[in-house]
Amino acid sequence: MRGGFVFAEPTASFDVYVIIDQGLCASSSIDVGRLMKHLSDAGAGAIQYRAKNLSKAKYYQDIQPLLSLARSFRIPLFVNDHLDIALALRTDGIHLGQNDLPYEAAQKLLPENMILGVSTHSLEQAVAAARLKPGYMAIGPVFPTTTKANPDPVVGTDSIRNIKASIGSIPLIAIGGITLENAAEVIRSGADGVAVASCVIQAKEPAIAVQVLKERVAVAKAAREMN
Ligand code: TZP
Ligand code: MG
Repeated sequence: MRGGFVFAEPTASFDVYVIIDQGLCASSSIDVGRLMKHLSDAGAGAIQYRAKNLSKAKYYQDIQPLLSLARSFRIPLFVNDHLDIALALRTDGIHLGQNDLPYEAAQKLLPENMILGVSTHSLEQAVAAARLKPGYMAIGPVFPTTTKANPDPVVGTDSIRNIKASIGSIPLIAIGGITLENAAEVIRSGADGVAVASCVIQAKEPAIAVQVLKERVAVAKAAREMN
């Protein structure tokens, strides 16, 4: 049991990882709790709450009820950026980027059962981060994105294969501009899963978008294994 909640800890999978971007949700008047229910019913493997324009205090206030909901829906919840909030609430995981607390320092503070997810934007960063054996590694932006302000240069699908070959069994999640149309391509290129924000949040029916993504990821993985 974590954080006083009575629900068992869910298991994370990284085939379809949904980033609940607070700004996107607010601009489309989306009810985050209801969205989470749809994501969990549709089988999203994990969710992350991302809120770049909120103070830490407001982020903490927001994520407490979301964690309670995530536990009741049995979907793993990742905190973005704020390691201290993840530790205080014992969330399932923390996602850190290149400009956050260095991964090595973060890892020293993590309880054994908290997953560390890291962002990388190049082969060099991926190789360096892989030494720490994070729970998963995101690579991107694979395609142009408007969700992230000042994104790093687009890495494209070609680099995914090289990166996967260099990081071994660490799950590699492609991020940035992933859509229902290009999800299979990134899996064929070697990614283990996709992280998506706008393609799901702004879909007419987020649950259907997740189901289609899951199906396309699974089919592309199966085809990859046959080759
Ligand atoms: N990091 C790299 S791209 C990105 C983040 C957080 C945004 C992903 O959003 P979208 O809408 O799926 O492109
Ligand atoms: Mg960050």
